[in-house]
Amino acid sequence: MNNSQILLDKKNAVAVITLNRPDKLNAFTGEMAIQLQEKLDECASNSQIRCIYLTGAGKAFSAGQDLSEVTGPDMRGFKNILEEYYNPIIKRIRKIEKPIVAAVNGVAAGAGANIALCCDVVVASSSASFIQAFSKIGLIPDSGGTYFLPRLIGWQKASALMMLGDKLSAKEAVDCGMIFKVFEDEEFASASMGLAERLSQMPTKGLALTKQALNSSFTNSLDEQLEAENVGQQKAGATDDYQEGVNAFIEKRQAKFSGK
Ligand code: LHQ
Repeated sequence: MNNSQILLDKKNAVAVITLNRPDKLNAFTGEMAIQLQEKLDECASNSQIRCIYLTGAGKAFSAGQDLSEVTGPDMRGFKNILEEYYNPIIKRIRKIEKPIVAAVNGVAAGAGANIALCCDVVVASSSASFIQAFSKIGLIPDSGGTYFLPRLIGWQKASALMMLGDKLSAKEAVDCGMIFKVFEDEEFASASMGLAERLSQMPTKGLALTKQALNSSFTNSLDEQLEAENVGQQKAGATDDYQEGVNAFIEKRQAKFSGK
């Protein structure tokens, strides 16, 4: 029996990170947030791992902050929670130099939703849902929600969802561009893992440089972003995988990327 609130398993070059408090819909305790940071660090530094797959145990992805841990009007408590628990998770997800798939297997609420939405590829099972639950308890969206959501779906829809706290089905989420794909529940595990496995066999450094370029794309001017692409492309062009990709194309064979 594993009592860890975050599980880490390896499946070939994919690291599977599972939020693991199923009886509380994987709501985050402080300990759990620290464990997630540690597992992300472990994946970041392990060169065998070329894709991270983040999902939830049981029927939920995550119901966000465990509200039984934050009952008092303690301003300093909130500051600490964001600075020590959630912001470092979001920053790690955006900085890690490998693709991260959020496999949203069930409800994703509050910080749980926003952790999913900052990942590189977000897919959901047909019965999953997304809720910016914060307004219902008098809080504001955190964990990058006010940054990512308007960029994903536009200001108006983001603003309404954040203020009303309405639940969005997985299908509605894909239709408005909040997530990439929805899979029927029965095929969700294999289809979402299939995407992660595909990504884990791709040119990892090129994907990391793509991620880096995307990170700056909404804040840079066109000139700055063209320069960022220029710098990134020079680095991508110097990788073994670029050489392999071009050779495979010319030789009319399947490329075998090493991630180097
Ligand atoms: C929970 C939770 C939960 C504890 C379900 N906590 N137990 C916050 C604070 C400070 C600073 C920084 O940032 C944040 C970030 C945030 O994430 S704030 C937003 C926190 N999350 C929410 O407000 C969502 C609260 N949960 C819900 O609205 C519902 O549970 C959803 C819609 C997620 C799912 O509804 P149901 O499927 O009907 O499940 P349920 O409500 O029956 O929950 C099942 C169990 O899980 C239940 O426990 P019990 O012992 O009665 O079976 C809930 O109490 C527990 N649970 N969410 N966040």
